[in-house]
Amino acid sequence: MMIGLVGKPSCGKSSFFKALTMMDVKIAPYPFTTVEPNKGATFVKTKCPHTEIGKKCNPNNSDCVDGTRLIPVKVLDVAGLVPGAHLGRGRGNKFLDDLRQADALIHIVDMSGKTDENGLPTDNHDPLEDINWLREEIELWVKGIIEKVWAKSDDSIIIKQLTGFTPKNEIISQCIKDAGKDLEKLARLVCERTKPMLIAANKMDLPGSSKNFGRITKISESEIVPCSAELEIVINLASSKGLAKYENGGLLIYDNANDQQRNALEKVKKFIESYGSTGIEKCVERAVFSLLNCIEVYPVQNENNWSDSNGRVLPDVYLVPLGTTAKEFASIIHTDLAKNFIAAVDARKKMKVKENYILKKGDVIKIIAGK
Ligand SMILES: Nc1nc2c(ncn2[C@@H]2O[C@H](COP(=O)(O)OP(=O)(O)OP(=O)(O)O)[C@@H](O)[C@H]2O)c(=O)[nH]1
Ligand SMILES: [Mg+2]
Repeated sequence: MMIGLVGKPSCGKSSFFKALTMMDVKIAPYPFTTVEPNKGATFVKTKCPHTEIGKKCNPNNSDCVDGTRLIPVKVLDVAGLVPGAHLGRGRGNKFLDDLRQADALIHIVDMSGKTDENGLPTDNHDPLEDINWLREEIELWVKGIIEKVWAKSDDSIIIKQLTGFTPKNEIISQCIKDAGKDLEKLARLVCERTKPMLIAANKMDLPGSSKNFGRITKISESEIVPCSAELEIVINLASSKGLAKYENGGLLIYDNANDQQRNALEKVKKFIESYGSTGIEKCVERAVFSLLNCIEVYPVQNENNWSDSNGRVLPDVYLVPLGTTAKEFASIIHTDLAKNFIAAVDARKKMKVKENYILKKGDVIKIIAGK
């Protein structure tokens, strides 16, 4: 699972990336600070089922903290996009190719209106314009990729040309069918179905942001999450120094913070009280569980102990789209498992299920396969 962070220069992509991954990447108030993409990982949280069987789990591909399973999600921070990027403006569209592999995009928008479309300082820029042109720019990038083989008018060549956009060729086939001979429509459908996008209204801590936010959320069709990457970085830093920590959805400031630190942290605390959070984690959660409609599923080999062949309890967890069948799940784990698929067992109900069984959120599943 990979999420790409996109947006114009200086909107806060690298700050968002740092807040999510705790990696120390370059952040600066001038355009094109990031040239080479930053790759890292964050996680989404779900309740770990180990409590149900009264055993401790032994996580392998994930982590478990106090009964909460932390499921890794890859994050990609790329160079800023400017209008005309698909034609080579700015840093060109070279890095757009890095986004091919992304399952979803988070569009980071500078909601303060204090930077223009090129990421340069200004007053009163309308962030709604950024929301609109960026979407178009991504569609034009996809259009450019398809255009190279469009004259051949062969579906299999178009599918090959879009390699990496989705692991499911059927999605591209369906887009081709639905678009007819309309190249622009095809590009739009490919974007909508393989790169769903969420809007992170960043820099909400700055004056002017909330006015823009109020106006834009009323007219925008996309979900917009109010965020402050900068404040999340402040919290991470304060918590690493033992000055504050998240508690019950709020911020607890410890007595050892000095006056200056306390003042800064009080501002962060107020922000969280107004918006519910800094929005950073929420964006990833929404992207995975709402936008991509994913559920978490635990494969096991022993339906009684919920363990693998080495006795490790609930070692792995996978994020799969809602609607995934038991057999499709087998193929996600290993192609051989799908090839030799016999049946699956719902380890919670201790019940055999067929290949077309639709997996549910939190399922613990054993795949039975022949040799
Ligand atoms: N006030 C405030 N400033 C922010 C926030 N997020 C980022 N910034 C500032 O915005 C400037 C640009 O941040 P970056 O994270 O480097 O932006 P970017 O989108 O990665 O920029 P490029 O790599 O140049 O495309 C820096 O001065 C950050 O400190 C935020 O939530 N609030
Ligand atoms: Mg950057």
